[in-house]
Amino acid sequence: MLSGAASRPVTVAAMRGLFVTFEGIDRSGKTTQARLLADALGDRAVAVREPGGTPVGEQVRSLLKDPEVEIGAHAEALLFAAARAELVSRVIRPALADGRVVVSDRFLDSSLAYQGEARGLGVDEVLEVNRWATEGLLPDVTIYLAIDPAAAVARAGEGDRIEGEGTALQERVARAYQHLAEAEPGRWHRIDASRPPDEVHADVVAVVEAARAAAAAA
Ligand code: ATM
Repeated sequence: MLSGAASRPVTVAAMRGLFVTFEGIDRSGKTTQARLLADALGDRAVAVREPGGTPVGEQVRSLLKDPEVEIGAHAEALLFAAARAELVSRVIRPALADGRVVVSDRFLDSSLAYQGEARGLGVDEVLEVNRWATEGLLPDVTIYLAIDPAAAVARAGEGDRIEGEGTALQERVARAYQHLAEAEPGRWHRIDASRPPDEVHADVVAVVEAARAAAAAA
């Protein structure tokens, strides 16, 4: 299924730094779409994933995903923010300064949706911690891969600690994403992720091309 999705070239000549993030519930296809976009961008792209992308981030990722490790909601939020701080300062900011297109499989909005709203820590509180951790960096473009939680569960995939919490959590996360997208319509682009990967990819490319054109015209 994934290998059948052809990667389309993005027909832009020279993009300045652009920060594109993918968000969505578990099994919405973020990882596939982030990879297809990075492939289409070629050398201009720097692909990262959250949590991860740095030595500290990858270790934090293992800890956070381990079903054997119990973690309280506050510690969980802080661990995601710590991994993000490393990724931003060591990888994302340098790449943007170099004019690259950073394509991130999840970013700060995942913390707002999962920890802030779905876990009930408060979106504003989690945002404040993350503003500090990232020194205020926000994506230029956030692509929300929208899919019904029941349809996502039916897709094949391995469960980790958070995924193992089931459909109720994913439903709260989906509602949280919807709220976040409605609050910032200029940055968020909702794409129907229930369709085949190549159709979703075509929409992703259109969004990124439009963002590039807008940035060039600004
Ligand atoms: P991936 O499955 O996209 O690799 O993300 C790992 C898990 O971490 C995912 N679990 N589920 N479902 C979402 C979760 N997560 C958060 O809860 N907060 C965050 O800030 C991030 C980046 C991920």
